[in-house]
Amino acid sequence: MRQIDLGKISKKGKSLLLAYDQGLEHSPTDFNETNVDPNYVISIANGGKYNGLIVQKGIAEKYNEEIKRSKVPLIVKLNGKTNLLNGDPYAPVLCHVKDAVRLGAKAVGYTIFVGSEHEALMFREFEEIQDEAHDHGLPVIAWMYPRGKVITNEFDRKIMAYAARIGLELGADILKMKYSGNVDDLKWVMRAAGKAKLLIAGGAKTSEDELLSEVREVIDAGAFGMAIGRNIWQSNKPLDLTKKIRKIVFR
Ligand code: FBP
Repeated sequence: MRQIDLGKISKKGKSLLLAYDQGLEHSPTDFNETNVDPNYVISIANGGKYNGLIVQKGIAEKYNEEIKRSKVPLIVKLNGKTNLLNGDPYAPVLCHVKDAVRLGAKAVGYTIFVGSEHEALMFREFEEIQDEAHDHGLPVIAWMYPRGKVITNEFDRKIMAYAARIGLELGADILKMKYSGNVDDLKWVMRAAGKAKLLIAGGAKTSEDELLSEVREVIDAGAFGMAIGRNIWQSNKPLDLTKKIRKIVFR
């Protein structure tokens, strides 16, 4: 059996990742004059000693030198979609595992919209990615997001646990999911995830106190870590905030 080592994107069994794929997912409305520049976010990833920077292929290619110089492990997001289209979501493959390997990725990511009418297609694509990435020893992070017209509440305990279980059964090493705010539900989601590790996504910008208490809750509950984006690079003091988060995650 292939053993997948998570050591390159974690420390002491915990992980703090910086997500910067929102330009494609949400549009540059998430950005300001400063954080629209990938080099600014690379410098946060470096200064904050993040265990990985998540970007799409284009940024991984165009800013490859800067990312390499920063020594922050590169995590390439292999699929994505815009927020311009309605209907059940499907995020096609935009980068292949071989390209991520060529770019020096230490892990790859793929979003599965659980419950979408295109779910089967994403399952199939994920299977190929998981297989090829594991052949290269690369960990696979699955964004497990329940979405589509059959999903009335993406934070429903049963739906979240189902999404986590699907991630385990499809062979993801790490699941990236949202936190509903209910710690008992989170613990059940982690039980359902079994040996697949759970990273919690940051979400839209919130107050520092709220973010830190969420981090505390999920880490206390036993989560593997956080994969945060907007809350960090939209902050006026991203490195101070990162220090506070690190104290909780790696205590
Ligand atoms: P944030 O911390 O900014 O929420 O980023 C996490 C993330 O999973 C990104 O990787 C992704 O672009 C985005 O959230 C997708 O969120 P949604 O589908 O809810 O808009």
